Amino acid sequence: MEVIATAGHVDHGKSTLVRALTGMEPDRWEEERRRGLTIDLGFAWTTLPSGRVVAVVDVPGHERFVGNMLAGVGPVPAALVVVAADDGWSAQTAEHVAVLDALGVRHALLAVTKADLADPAPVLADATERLAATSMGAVPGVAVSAPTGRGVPELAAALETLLAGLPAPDPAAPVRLWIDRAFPIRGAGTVVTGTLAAGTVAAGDRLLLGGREVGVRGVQSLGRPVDRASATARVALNLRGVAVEDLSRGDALLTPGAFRSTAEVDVVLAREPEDQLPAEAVLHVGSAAVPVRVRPLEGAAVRLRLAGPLPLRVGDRVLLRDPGARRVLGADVRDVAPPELRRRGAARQRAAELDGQDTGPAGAAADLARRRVVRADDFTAMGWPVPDDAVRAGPWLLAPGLVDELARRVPGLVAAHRQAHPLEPGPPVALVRRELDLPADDLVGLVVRTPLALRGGRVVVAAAGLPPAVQRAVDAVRARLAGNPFAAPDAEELRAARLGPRELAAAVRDGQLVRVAEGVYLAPGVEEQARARLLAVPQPFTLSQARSAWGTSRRVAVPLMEWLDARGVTEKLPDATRRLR
Ligand SMILES: Nc1nc2c(ncn2[C@@H]2O[C@H](COP(=O)(O)OP(=O)(O)OP(=O)(O)O)[C@@H](O)[C@H]2O)c(=O)[nH]1
Ligand SMILES: [Mg+2]
Repeated sequence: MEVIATAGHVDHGKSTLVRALTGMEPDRWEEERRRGLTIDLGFAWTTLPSGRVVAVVDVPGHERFVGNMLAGVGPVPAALVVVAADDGWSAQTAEHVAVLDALGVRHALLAVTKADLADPAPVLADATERLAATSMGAVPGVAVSAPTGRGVPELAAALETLLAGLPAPDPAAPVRLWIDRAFPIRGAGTVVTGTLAAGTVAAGDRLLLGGREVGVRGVQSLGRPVDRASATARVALNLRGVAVEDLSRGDALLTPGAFRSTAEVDVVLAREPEDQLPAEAVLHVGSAAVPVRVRPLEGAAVRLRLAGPLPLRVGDRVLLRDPGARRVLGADVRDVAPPELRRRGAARQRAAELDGQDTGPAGAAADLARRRVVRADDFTAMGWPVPDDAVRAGPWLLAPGLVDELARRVPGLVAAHRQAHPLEPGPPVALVRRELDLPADDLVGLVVRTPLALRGGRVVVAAAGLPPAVQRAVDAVRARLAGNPFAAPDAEELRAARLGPRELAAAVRDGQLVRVAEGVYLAPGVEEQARARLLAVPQPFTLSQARSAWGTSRRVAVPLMEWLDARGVTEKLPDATRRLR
Protein backbone atom coordinates (compact mmCIF):
# COMPACT_ATOMS: atom_id res chain seq x y z
CA MET A 1 0.00 0.00 0.00
CA GLU A 2 1.07 3.57 -0.61
CA VAL A 3 -0.24 6.70 1.05
CA ILE A 4 -0.71 10.12 -0.49
CA ALA A 5 -2.10 13.32 1.01
CA THR A 6 -4.09 16.03 -0.74
CA ALA A 7 -3.14 19.71 -0.58
CA GLY A 8 -4.70 22.88 -1.90
CA HIS A 9 -6.94 25.87 -1.36
CA VAL A 10 -10.42 25.62 0.16
CA ASP A 11 -13.17 24.55 -2.25
CA HIS A 12 -10.76 23.66 -5.05
CA GLY A 13 -12.25 20.18 -5.22
CA LYS A 14 -9.87 17.99 -3.20
CA SER A 15 -12.55 15.91 -1.50
CA THR A 16 -14.59 15.69 -4.71
CA LEU A 17 -11.52 14.36 -6.53
CA VAL A 18 -10.82 11.82 -3.79
CA ARG A 19 -14.43 10.69 -4.11
CA ALA A 20 -14.10 10.37 -7.92
CA LEU A 21 -10.87 8.43 -7.57
CA THR A 22 -11.82 6.05 -4.77
CA GLY A 23 -15.60 5.96 -4.66
CA MET A 24 -15.33 6.68 -0.94
CA GLU A 25 -16.54 9.68 1.03
CA PRO A 26 -13.58 11.40 2.72
CA ASP A 27 -15.66 13.92 4.67
CA ARG A 28 -16.51 11.90 7.77
CA TRP A 29 -18.49 14.46 9.72
CA GLU A 30 -22.13 15.37 9.17
CA GLU A 31 -21.14 19.01 9.64
CA GLU A 32 -18.57 18.76 6.86
CA ARG A 33 -21.08 17.33 4.41
CA ARG A 34 -23.72 19.89 5.39
CA ARG A 35 -21.31 22.80 4.96
CA GLY A 36 -19.51 21.31 1.96
CA LEU A 37 -16.29 22.03 3.78
CA THR A 38 -13.60 19.70 5.03
CA ILE A 39 -12.69 20.45 8.65
CA ASP A 40 -10.70 17.45 9.76
CA LEU A 41 -8.68 14.78 8.01
CA GLY A 42 -10.51 12.29 5.80
CA PHE A 43 -9.40 8.84 4.74
CA ALA A 44 -10.23 6.89 1.59
CA TRP A 45 -8.58 4.20 -0.47
CA THR A 46 -8.82 2.31 -3.73
CA THR A 47 -7.15 -0.37 -5.79
CA LEU A 48 -5.58 1.07 -8.92
CA PRO A 49 -5.82 -0.87 -12.23
CA SER A 50 -2.36 -2.42 -11.66
CA GLY A 51 -3.58 -3.88 -8.36
CA ARG A 52 -1.59 -1.35 -6.34
CA VAL A 53 -3.51 -0.10 -3.33
CA VAL A 54 -3.42 3.59 -2.50
CA ALA A 55 -4.78 5.28 0.60
CA VAL A 56 -5.52 8.98 0.49
CA VAL A 57 -5.38 11.36 3.43
CA ASP A 58 -7.69 14.22 2.49
CA VAL A 59 -6.88 17.51 4.19
CA PRO A 60 -8.95 20.64 4.72
CA GLY A 61 -8.08 23.68 2.62
CA HIS A 62 -9.56 26.33 4.84
CA GLU A 63 -6.94 28.52 6.48
CA ARG A 64 -8.44 27.93 9.92
CA PHE A 65 -7.65 24.24 9.71
CA VAL A 66 -4.02 24.37 8.65
CA GLY A 67 -3.16 22.58 11.90
CA ASN A 68 -5.23 19.58 10.78
CA MET A 69 -3.66 19.74 7.35
CA LEU A 70 -0.19 19.59 8.94
CA ALA A 71 -1.13 16.56 11.05
CA GLY A 72 -2.30 14.80 7.90
CA VAL A 73 0.67 15.44 5.65
CA GLY A 74 3.36 15.09 8.37
CA PRO A 75 4.03 11.36 8.05
CA VAL A 76 2.99 11.01 4.38
CA PRO A 77 5.68 10.77 1.68
CA ALA A 78 3.69 11.98 -1.37
CA ALA A 79 1.25 14.78 -2.20
CA LEU A 80 -1.65 15.36 -4.57
CA VAL A 81 -1.68 19.11 -5.13
CA VAL A 82 -5.11 20.34 -6.23
CA VAL A 83 -5.68 23.68 -7.97
CA ALA A 84 -9.04 24.75 -9.47
CA ALA A 85 -8.96 25.82 -13.11
CA ASP A 86 -11.42 28.65 -12.44
CA ASP A 87 -9.54 30.09 -9.46
CA GLY A 88 -5.88 29.30 -9.98
CA TRP A 89 -3.01 29.43 -7.50
CA SER A 90 -4.51 30.83 -4.24
CA ALA A 91 -3.53 31.70 -0.68
CA GLN A 92 -3.77 28.20 0.79
CA THR A 93 -2.34 26.63 -2.35
CA ALA A 94 0.76 28.66 -1.61
CA GLU A 95 0.63 27.89 2.12
CA HIS A 96 0.14 24.15 1.63
CA VAL A 97 2.86 23.97 -1.00
CA ALA A 98 5.19 25.87 1.35
CA VAL A 99 4.42 23.24 3.99
CA LEU A 100 5.20 20.37 1.58
CA ASP A 101 8.39 22.14 0.55
CA ALA A 102 9.44 22.69 4.17
CA LEU A 103 8.75 19.02 4.92
CA GLY A 104 10.97 18.14 1.98
CA VAL A 105 8.25 16.16 0.13
CA ARG A 106 9.83 15.01 -3.14
CA HIS A 107 6.99 13.09 -4.78
CA ALA A 108 3.89 14.89 -6.00
CA LEU A 109 1.20 15.06 -8.61
CA LEU A 110 -0.73 18.13 -9.76
CA ALA A 111 -4.47 17.93 -10.47
CA VAL A 112 -6.13 20.95 -12.03
CA THR A 113 -9.81 20.51 -11.15
CA LYS A 114 -13.00 22.04 -12.47
CA ALA A 115 -11.72 21.76 -16.06
CA ASP A 116 -15.41 21.96 -17.04
CA LEU A 117 -15.61 25.50 -15.67
CA ALA A 118 -12.49 27.07 -17.20
CA ASP A 119 -9.61 26.25 -19.52
CA PRO A 120 -7.16 24.34 -17.31
CA ALA A 121 -4.11 25.00 -19.52
CA PRO A 122 -2.98 28.36 -18.03
CA VAL A 123 -3.36 27.09 -14.43
CA LEU A 124 -1.55 23.85 -15.31
CA ALA A 125 1.36 25.87 -16.72
CA ASP A 126 1.46 28.34 -13.83
CA ALA A 127 1.19 25.72 -11.05
CA THR A 128 3.76 23.45 -12.72
CA GLU A 129 6.20 26.33 -12.84
CA ARG A 130 5.67 27.30 -9.22
CA LEU A 131 6.00 23.69 -8.05
CA ALA A 132 9.25 23.30 -9.99
CA ALA A 133 10.87 25.73 -7.54
CA THR A 134 10.05 23.50 -4.54
CA SER A 135 11.32 20.23 -3.12
CA MET A 136 8.83 18.47 -5.42
CA GLY A 137 10.59 19.61 -8.58
CA ALA A 138 9.09 18.67 -11.95
CA VAL A 139 5.58 17.56 -11.08
CA PRO A 140 3.33 15.81 -13.64
CA GLY A 141 -0.02 17.57 -14.07
CA VAL A 142 -3.46 16.32 -15.11
CA ALA A 143 -6.63 18.30 -15.82
CA VAL A 144 -9.77 16.74 -14.33
CA SER A 145 -13.47 17.40 -14.09
CA ALA A 146 -15.51 15.65 -11.43
CA PRO A 147 -18.98 16.02 -13.04
CA THR A 148 -17.86 14.68 -16.45
CA GLY A 149 -15.20 12.26 -15.17
CA ARG A 150 -12.75 13.74 -17.63
CA GLY A 151 -9.10 13.15 -16.72
CA VAL A 152 -9.81 10.78 -13.82
CA PRO A 153 -8.37 7.67 -15.58
CA GLU A 154 -5.33 9.74 -16.61
CA LEU A 155 -4.90 10.87 -13.02
CA ALA A 156 -5.08 7.26 -11.83
CA ALA A 157 -2.40 6.32 -14.36
CA ALA A 158 -0.16 9.21 -13.28
CA LEU A 159 -0.69 8.13 -9.68
CA GLU A 160 0.51 4.61 -10.56
CA THR A 161 3.74 6.00 -12.00
CA LEU A 162 4.28 8.30 -9.04
CA LEU A 163 3.70 5.58 -6.44
CA ALA A 164 5.93 3.11 -8.28
CA GLY A 165 8.78 5.60 -7.85
CA LEU A 166 8.43 6.02 -4.08
CA PRO A 167 11.33 4.69 -2.03
CA ALA A 168 10.43 1.49 -0.14
CA PRO A 169 10.40 2.02 3.62
CA ASP A 170 12.23 -0.46 5.88
CA PRO A 171 9.70 -2.94 7.32
CA ALA A 172 12.19 -3.86 10.07
CA ALA A 173 12.70 -0.27 11.23
CA PRO A 174 11.43 0.70 14.69
CA VAL A 175 7.84 1.90 14.80
CA ARG A 176 6.89 5.48 15.52
CA LEU A 177 3.21 5.75 14.74
CA TRP A 178 1.96 9.33 15.03
CA ILE A 179 -1.66 9.12 16.10
CA ASP A 180 -4.11 11.19 14.06
CA ARG A 181 -7.34 9.86 15.55
CA ALA A 182 -8.33 8.09 18.76
CA PHE A 183 -11.82 6.84 19.44
CA PRO A 184 -13.63 4.22 21.51
CA ILE A 185 -15.36 1.24 19.93
CA ARG A 186 -18.03 -0.52 21.90
CA GLY A 187 -16.74 -3.88 23.05
CA ALA A 188 -13.27 -3.33 21.60
CA GLY A 189 -12.03 -0.45 23.75
CA THR A 190 -9.66 2.11 22.33
CA VAL A 191 -8.75 2.47 18.68
CA VAL A 192 -6.10 4.78 17.22
CA THR A 193 -5.27 5.46 13.59
CA GLY A 194 -2.22 6.80 11.85
CA THR A 195 0.06 6.60 8.85
CA LEU A 196 2.79 4.04 9.46
CA ALA A 197 5.85 5.52 7.75
CA ALA A 198 8.35 2.78 8.66
CA GLY A 199 8.41 -0.60 10.40
CA THR A 200 5.74 -3.19 11.07
CA VAL A 201 2.95 -3.47 13.64
CA ALA A 202 1.33 -6.77 14.57
CA ALA A 203 -1.31 -7.96 16.98
CA GLY A 204 0.34 -8.84 20.28
CA ASP A 205 3.03 -6.12 19.96
CA ARG A 206 3.89 -4.04 22.97
CA LEU A 207 4.49 -0.40 22.23
CA LEU A 208 5.32 2.62 24.37
CA LEU A 209 2.99 5.54 24.68
CA GLY A 210 4.44 8.44 26.63
CA GLY A 211 6.61 6.11 28.70
CA ARG A 212 3.96 3.53 29.46
CA GLU A 213 3.51 0.21 27.76
CA VAL A 214 0.37 -0.57 25.79
CA GLY A 215 -0.57 -3.80 24.06
CA VAL A 216 -1.79 -4.05 20.49
CA ARG A 217 -4.88 -6.22 20.65
CA GLY A 218 -5.67 -6.05 16.96
CA VAL A 219 -4.60 -4.36 13.73
CA GLN A 220 -6.82 -3.13 10.93
CA SER A 221 -5.79 -1.69 7.64
CA LEU A 222 -8.21 -0.20 5.13
CA GLY A 223 -11.18 -1.36 7.17
CA ARG A 224 -10.13 -5.02 7.42
CA PRO A 225 -8.49 -6.93 10.28
CA VAL A 226 -4.93 -8.05 9.45
CA ASP A 227 -2.28 -9.96 11.41
CA ARG A 228 0.31 -7.31 10.69
CA ALA A 229 0.81 -4.17 8.64
CA SER A 230 4.09 -2.90 7.21
CA ALA A 231 4.93 0.62 6.11
CA THR A 232 3.80 2.52 4.24
CA ALA A 233 0.27 1.92 5.47
CA ARG A 234 -2.78 3.47 7.02
CA VAL A 235 -3.42 1.48 10.18
CA ALA A 236 -5.98 1.32 12.96
CA LEU A 237 -4.78 -0.28 16.19
CA ASN A 238 -7.02 -1.62 18.91
CA LEU A 239 -5.09 -0.91 22.11
CA ARG A 240 -5.11 -2.59 25.48
CA GLY A 241 -4.16 -0.71 28.62
CA VAL A 242 -5.07 2.82 27.66
CA ALA A 243 -8.27 4.85 27.84
CA VAL A 244 -9.30 7.00 24.92
CA GLU A 245 -9.27 10.10 27.18
CA ASP A 246 -5.54 9.59 27.66
CA LEU A 247 -4.83 9.83 23.94
CA SER A 248 -4.76 12.64 21.49
CA ARG A 249 -3.55 13.56 18.04
CA GLY A 250 0.18 13.99 18.10
CA ASP A 251 0.87 11.20 20.57
CA ALA A 252 3.18 8.53 19.20
CA LEU A 253 3.26 4.78 19.67
CA LEU A 254 6.86 3.65 19.80
CA THR A 255 8.94 0.50 19.61
CA PRO A 256 10.28 0.19 23.20
CA GLY A 257 13.86 1.36 23.59
CA ALA A 258 14.15 2.67 20.04
CA PHE A 259 13.37 6.31 20.75
CA ARG A 260 14.16 8.80 23.45
CA SER A 261 12.00 11.66 24.44
CA THR A 262 13.55 15.10 24.21
CA ALA A 263 12.52 18.68 24.90
CA GLU A 264 15.64 20.29 23.47
CA VAL A 265 17.06 19.81 20.00
CA ASP A 266 19.56 21.43 17.69
CA VAL A 267 18.41 21.74 14.10
CA VAL A 268 19.70 23.15 10.84
CA LEU A 269 17.16 25.01 8.74
CA ALA A 270 16.66 23.69 5.24
CA ARG A 271 17.22 27.21 3.98
CA GLU A 272 19.02 30.01 5.64
CA PRO A 273 16.31 32.42 6.89
CA GLU A 274 15.94 35.71 5.05
CA ASP A 275 14.23 37.52 7.92
CA GLN A 276 14.84 37.37 11.60
CA LEU A 277 13.55 34.19 13.15
CA PRO A 278 10.56 34.42 15.50
CA ALA A 279 11.38 33.92 19.19
CA GLU A 280 8.49 31.48 19.43
CA ALA A 281 7.03 29.10 16.90
CA VAL A 282 5.17 25.83 16.66
CA LEU A 283 7.10 22.71 15.80
CA HIS A 284 5.24 20.17 13.65
CA VAL A 285 6.42 16.63 13.17
CA GLY A 286 4.29 13.64 12.28
CA SER A 287 0.83 14.54 13.59
CA ALA A 288 2.26 16.47 16.56
CA ALA A 289 2.38 20.21 17.12
CA VAL A 290 4.33 21.64 20.05
CA PRO A 291 5.18 25.27 20.89
CA VAL A 292 8.92 25.95 20.89
CA ARG A 293 11.29 28.72 21.88
CA VAL A 294 13.69 29.48 19.07
CA ARG A 295 17.31 30.34 19.77
CA PRO A 296 19.29 31.13 16.65
CA LEU A 297 22.88 29.94 17.00
CA GLU A 298 24.43 31.20 13.81
CA GLY A 299 23.51 30.95 10.16
CA ALA A 300 20.98 28.18 9.66
CA ALA A 301 21.71 26.47 12.99
CA VAL A 302 19.03 26.86 15.64
CA ARG A 303 18.37 25.50 19.11
CA LEU A 304 14.75 24.65 19.95
CA ARG A 305 13.31 24.31 23.43
CA LEU A 306 10.02 22.36 23.26
CA ALA A 307 7.08 23.07 25.57
CA GLY A 308 6.68 19.30 25.91
CA PRO A 309 8.90 16.36 25.01
CA LEU A 310 8.69 14.54 21.67
CA PRO A 311 10.30 11.30 20.48
CA LEU A 312 12.61 12.99 17.98
CA ARG A 313 15.60 11.45 16.25
CA VAL A 314 18.61 12.77 14.44
CA GLY A 315 17.67 12.98 10.76
CA ASP A 316 14.03 13.90 11.36
CA ARG A 317 12.68 16.68 9.18
CA VAL A 318 10.53 18.99 11.27
CA LEU A 319 8.53 22.04 10.35
CA LEU A 320 8.60 25.34 12.21
CA ARG A 321 5.55 27.48 11.81
CA ASP A 322 5.30 31.07 12.83
CA PRO A 323 1.51 31.39 13.06
CA GLY A 324 1.67 35.20 13.18
CA ALA A 325 3.74 35.64 10.05
CA ARG A 326 2.20 32.68 8.17
CA ARG A 327 5.70 31.46 7.61
CA VAL A 328 6.92 27.87 7.60
CA LEU A 329 10.50 26.70 7.77
CA GLY A 330 11.84 23.19 7.30
CA ALA A 331 14.58 22.02 9.62
CA ASP A 332 16.68 18.89 10.05
CA VAL A 333 17.23 17.53 13.53
CA ARG A 334 20.97 17.14 14.13
CA ASP A 335 21.18 16.63 17.90
CA VAL A 336 18.50 15.43 20.32
CA ALA A 337 20.67 15.73 23.45
CA PRO A 338 22.61 18.92 22.78
CA PRO A 339 25.32 20.28 25.07
CA GLU A 340 24.82 23.32 27.27
CA LEU A 341 26.16 26.53 25.75
CA ARG A 342 27.85 28.52 28.46
CA ARG A 343 31.20 29.76 27.27
CA ARG A 344 31.50 32.81 25.09
CA GLY A 345 31.49 31.73 21.47
CA ALA A 346 29.89 28.38 22.32
CA ALA A 347 26.85 29.07 20.12
CA ARG A 348 29.06 29.87 17.15
CA GLN A 349 31.14 26.76 17.66
CA ARG A 350 27.98 24.66 18.01
CA ALA A 351 26.62 26.10 14.75
CA ALA A 352 29.85 25.18 12.98
CA GLU A 353 29.64 21.63 14.33
CA LEU A 354 26.01 21.23 13.28
CA ASP A 355 26.53 22.76 9.85
CA GLY A 356 29.47 20.57 9.03
CA GLN A 357 27.86 17.34 10.18
CA ASP A 358 25.59 15.01 8.24
CA THR A 359 23.16 12.55 9.82
CA GLY A 360 25.00 9.45 8.58
CA PRO A 361 28.13 7.60 9.74
CA ALA A 362 30.41 10.66 9.53
CA GLY A 363 28.01 12.70 11.66
CA ALA A 364 27.70 9.79 14.09
CA ALA A 365 31.49 9.65 14.48
CA ALA A 366 31.67 13.40 15.13
CA ASP A 367 28.81 13.23 17.65
CA LEU A 368 30.38 10.29 19.49
CA ALA A 369 33.74 12.06 19.59
CA ARG A 370 32.05 15.00 21.37
CA ARG A 371 30.14 12.80 23.79
CA ARG A 372 33.26 10.61 24.44
CA VAL A 373 31.22 7.91 26.21
CA VAL A 374 27.53 7.12 25.79
CA ARG A 375 25.27 4.16 26.36
CA ALA A 376 25.02 2.27 23.06
CA ASP A 377 21.23 1.95 23.26
CA ASP A 378 20.93 5.65 23.99
CA PHE A 379 23.13 6.52 21.02
CA THR A 380 21.07 4.45 18.58
CA ALA A 381 17.85 5.78 20.08
CA MET A 382 19.13 9.26 19.20
CA GLY A 383 19.00 8.09 15.61
CA TRP A 384 22.72 7.54 15.02
CA PRO A 385 24.29 4.52 13.38
CA VAL A 386 27.08 3.05 15.56
CA PRO A 387 30.44 4.00 14.01
CA ASP A 388 32.53 0.97 12.98
CA ASP A 389 35.53 2.07 15.01
CA ALA A 390 33.63 2.86 18.22
CA VAL A 391 34.85 0.90 21.26
CA ARG A 392 32.16 -1.22 22.89
CA ALA A 393 32.45 -1.96 26.62
CA GLY A 394 29.41 -3.63 28.16
CA PRO A 395 26.52 -1.25 27.59
CA TRP A 396 28.90 1.61 26.72
CA LEU A 397 30.19 3.04 23.52
CA LEU A 398 33.49 4.95 23.60
CA ALA A 399 34.87 7.25 20.96
CA PRO A 400 37.84 5.71 19.15
CA GLY A 401 41.10 7.01 20.60
CA LEU A 402 39.51 7.86 23.95
CA VAL A 403 40.79 4.71 25.68
CA ASP A 404 44.40 5.46 24.67
CA GLU A 405 44.06 9.10 25.61
CA LEU A 406 42.73 8.27 29.09
CA ALA A 407 45.17 5.39 29.64
CA ARG A 408 48.02 7.87 29.17
CA ARG A 409 46.64 10.02 32.00
CA VAL A 410 46.25 7.25 34.59
CA PRO A 411 49.94 6.86 35.64
CA GLY A 412 50.08 10.58 36.48
CA LEU A 413 46.90 10.31 38.58
CA VAL A 414 48.26 7.32 40.47
CA ALA A 415 51.65 8.96 41.08
CA ALA A 416 50.01 12.14 42.38
CA HIS A 417 47.73 10.20 44.67
CA ARG A 418 50.60 8.11 46.06
CA GLN A 419 52.58 11.24 46.75
CA ALA A 420 49.68 12.78 48.66
CA HIS A 421 48.83 9.50 50.44
CA PRO A 422 52.09 7.52 50.68
CA LEU A 423 50.58 4.75 52.75
CA GLU A 424 47.70 4.05 50.39
CA PRO A 425 48.51 1.70 47.56
CA GLY A 426 46.85 3.94 44.96
CA PRO A 427 43.70 5.96 44.24
CA PRO A 428 40.27 4.33 44.62
CA VAL A 429 38.64 3.41 41.32
CA ALA A 430 35.80 5.89 41.90
CA LEU A 431 38.31 8.71 42.22
CA VAL A 432 40.00 7.79 38.95
CA ARG A 433 36.60 7.56 37.28
CA ARG A 434 35.77 11.09 38.43
CA GLU A 435 39.13 12.47 37.36
CA LEU A 436 38.74 10.96 33.90
CA ASP A 437 35.10 12.06 33.71
CA LEU A 438 33.86 8.55 33.00
CA PRO A 439 30.23 7.60 33.73
CA ALA A 440 30.87 4.22 35.39
CA ASP A 441 33.51 2.59 37.62
CA ASP A 442 33.51 -0.44 35.32
CA LEU A 443 35.12 1.61 32.58
CA VAL A 444 38.24 2.33 34.64
CA GLY A 445 39.52 -1.20 33.98
CA LEU A 446 39.74 -0.32 30.26
CA VAL A 447 42.28 2.42 30.85
CA VAL A 448 44.50 0.73 33.46
CA ARG A 449 47.58 -0.78 31.83
CA THR A 450 50.70 -2.48 33.21
CA PRO A 451 52.59 -1.73 35.36
CA LEU A 452 49.32 -0.48 36.88
CA ALA A 453 46.62 -2.88 37.99
CA LEU A 454 43.21 -2.88 39.66
CA ARG A 455 43.42 -4.36 43.13
CA GLY A 456 40.92 -4.19 45.96
CA GLY A 457 38.95 -1.36 44.35
CA ARG A 458 42.06 0.76 43.77
CA VAL A 459 44.41 1.49 40.92
CA VAL A 460 47.82 0.37 42.16
CA VAL A 461 51.31 -0.01 40.83
CA ALA A 462 51.51 -3.77 40.45
CA ALA A 463 54.92 -3.85 42.20
CA ALA A 464 54.41 -1.03 44.62
CA GLY A 465 57.04 -0.07 47.12
CA LEU A 466 56.70 1.44 50.59
CA PRO A 467 58.06 4.81 51.70
CA PRO A 468 61.80 4.35 52.43
CA ALA A 469 61.61 4.75 56.23
CA VAL A 470 58.76 2.24 56.47
CA GLN A 471 60.58 -0.11 54.12
CA ARG A 472 63.68 -0.04 56.34
CA ALA A 473 61.66 -0.90 59.45
CA VAL A 474 59.81 -3.71 57.62
CA ASP A 475 63.14 -5.01 56.31
CA ALA A 476 64.43 -5.23 59.88
CA VAL A 477 61.34 -7.18 60.99
CA ARG A 478 61.65 -9.50 58.02
CA ALA A 479 65.34 -10.06 58.65
CA ARG A 480 64.46 -11.25 62.15
CA LEU A 481 61.62 -13.46 60.86
CA ALA A 482 64.01 -14.99 58.31
CA GLY A 483 66.04 -16.32 61.25
CA ASN A 484 63.02 -17.27 63.37
CA PRO A 485 59.77 -17.34 61.34
CA PHE A 486 57.50 -17.44 64.43
CA ALA A 487 59.14 -14.67 66.44
CA ALA A 488 56.53 -12.00 65.76
CA PRO A 489 57.63 -8.60 67.08
CA ASP A 490 55.57 -7.52 70.10
CA ALA A 491 53.79 -4.21 70.52
CA GLU A 492 56.78 -2.60 72.16
CA GLU A 493 59.11 -3.55 69.31
CA LEU A 494 56.65 -2.39 66.64
CA ARG A 495 56.28 0.96 68.37
CA ALA A 496 60.05 1.34 68.59
CA ALA A 497 60.32 0.61 64.85
CA ARG A 498 57.56 3.24 64.16
CA LEU A 499 55.36 0.62 62.55
CA GLY A 500 51.81 1.75 63.40
CA PRO A 501 48.59 0.19 62.09
CA ARG A 502 48.74 2.18 58.81
CA GLU A 503 52.34 1.27 58.07
CA LEU A 504 51.71 -2.38 58.87
CA ALA A 505 48.57 -2.42 56.70
CA ALA A 506 50.60 -0.95 53.85
CA ALA A 507 53.25 -3.63 54.25
CA VAL A 508 50.52 -6.30 54.25
CA ARG A 509 48.89 -4.86 51.11
CA ASP A 510 52.27 -4.79 49.47
CA GLY A 511 52.73 -8.49 50.25
CA GLN A 512 55.68 -7.97 52.60
CA LEU A 513 54.05 -9.09 55.85
CA VAL A 514 51.17 -11.37 56.78
CA ARG A 515 48.69 -10.30 59.45
CA VAL A 516 47.82 -13.37 61.52
CA ALA A 517 45.86 -11.47 64.16
CA GLU A 518 45.64 -8.04 65.73
CA GLY A 519 49.25 -7.11 66.54
CA VAL A 520 50.69 -10.40 65.23
CA TYR A 521 52.63 -9.99 61.96
CA LEU A 522 54.75 -12.68 60.32
CA ALA A 523 56.47 -13.07 56.96
CA PRO A 524 54.77 -14.44 53.83
CA GLY A 525 55.41 -18.18 53.62
CA VAL A 526 54.71 -18.67 57.32
CA GLU A 527 51.80 -20.96 56.53
CA GLU A 528 54.09 -23.47 54.75
CA GLN A 529 56.74 -23.23 57.47
CA ALA A 530 54.18 -23.79 60.26
CA ARG A 531 52.78 -26.77 58.41
CA ALA A 532 56.24 -28.27 57.81
CA ARG A 533 57.03 -28.16 61.54
CA LEU A 534 53.68 -29.74 62.45
CA LEU A 535 54.40 -32.66 60.10
CA ALA A 536 57.08 -33.76 62.56
CA VAL A 537 54.60 -33.82 65.49
CA PRO A 538 52.44 -36.92 66.22
CA GLN A 539 48.82 -36.41 65.13
CA PRO A 540 46.61 -35.24 66.71
CA PHE A 541 48.55 -32.76 68.78
CA THR A 542 47.87 -30.19 71.48
CA LEU A 543 48.36 -26.45 71.27
CA SER A 544 51.29 -26.82 73.62
CA GLN A 545 52.95 -29.38 71.28
CA ALA A 546 52.50 -27.04 68.33
CA ARG A 547 53.91 -24.12 70.29
CA SER A 548 57.10 -26.11 71.07
CA ALA A 549 57.39 -27.24 67.44
CA TRP A 550 57.27 -23.59 66.35
CA GLY A 551 59.51 -22.44 69.16
CA THR A 552 57.33 -19.48 70.02
CA SER A 553 55.25 -17.97 72.81
CA ARG A 554 51.53 -18.48 73.50
CA ARG A 555 50.99 -14.86 72.35
CA VAL A 556 51.89 -16.01 68.84
CA ALA A 557 50.95 -19.70 68.96
CA VAL A 558 47.27 -19.20 69.92
CA PRO A 559 46.33 -16.84 67.07
CA LEU A 560 48.59 -18.72 64.61
CA MET A 561 46.81 -21.98 65.44
CA GLU A 562 43.39 -20.37 64.87
CA TRP A 563 44.61 -18.74 61.68
CA LEU A 564 45.75 -22.14 60.39
CA ASP A 565 42.37 -23.66 61.40
CA ALA A 566 40.58 -20.90 59.48
CA ARG A 567 42.71 -21.44 56.41
CA GLY A 568 42.03 -25.19 56.48
CA VAL A 569 45.66 -26.17 57.18
CA THR A 570 44.72 -27.73 60.50
CA GLU A 571 41.51 -29.10 61.89
CA LYS A 572 40.27 -28.64 65.45
CA LEU A 573 38.91 -31.86 66.97
CA PRO A 574 36.12 -32.06 69.62
CA ASP A 575 38.66 -32.55 72.40
CA ALA A 576 40.42 -29.30 71.32
CA THR A 577 43.41 -31.18 69.88
CA ARG A 578 44.36 -30.60 66.21
CA ARG A 579 45.53 -32.56 63.27
CA LEU A 580 46.81 -31.55 59.84
CA ARG A 581 44.21 -31.84 57.13
N1 LIG B 1 -18.02 22.01 -11.71
C1 LIG B 1 -17.21 21.39 -10.91
N2 LIG B 1 -17.36 21.51 -9.60
C2 LIG B 1 -16.51 20.86 -8.79
C3 LIG B 1 -15.47 20.07 -9.30
N3 LIG B 1 -14.78 19.58 -8.25
C4 LIG B 1 -15.39 20.03 -7.14
N4 LIG B 1 -16.42 20.79 -7.45
C5 LIG B 1 -17.30 21.50 -6.52
O1 LIG B 1 -16.54 22.40 -5.72
C6 LIG B 1 -17.05 22.47 -4.42
C7 LIG B 1 -15.94 22.20 -3.41
O2 LIG B 1 -15.46 20.90 -3.59
P1 LIG B 1 -14.74 20.10 -2.44
O3 LIG B 1 -14.34 18.83 -3.02
O4 LIG B 1 -15.55 20.10 -1.22
O5 LIG B 1 -13.53 21.06 -2.23
P2 LIG B 1 -12.33 20.83 -1.20
O6 LIG B 1 -11.08 21.22 -1.88
O7 LIG B 1 -12.39 19.47 -0.67
O8 LIG B 1 -12.69 21.88 -0.08
P3 LIG B 1 -12.10 21.89 1.42
O9 LIG B 1 -11.93 20.50 1.81
O10 LIG B 1 -13.08 22.59 2.24
O11 LIG B 1 -10.82 22.60 1.34
C8 LIG B 1 -18.16 21.46 -4.32
O12 LIG B 1 -19.38 22.09 -4.49
C9 LIG B 1 -17.90 20.54 -5.50
O13 LIG B 1 -19.08 19.95 -6.03
C10 LIG B 1 -15.33 19.99 -10.72
O14 LIG B 1 -14.42 19.32 -11.24
N5 LIG B 1 -16.21 20.66 -11.47
MG1 LIG C 1 -12.46 18.79 1.23
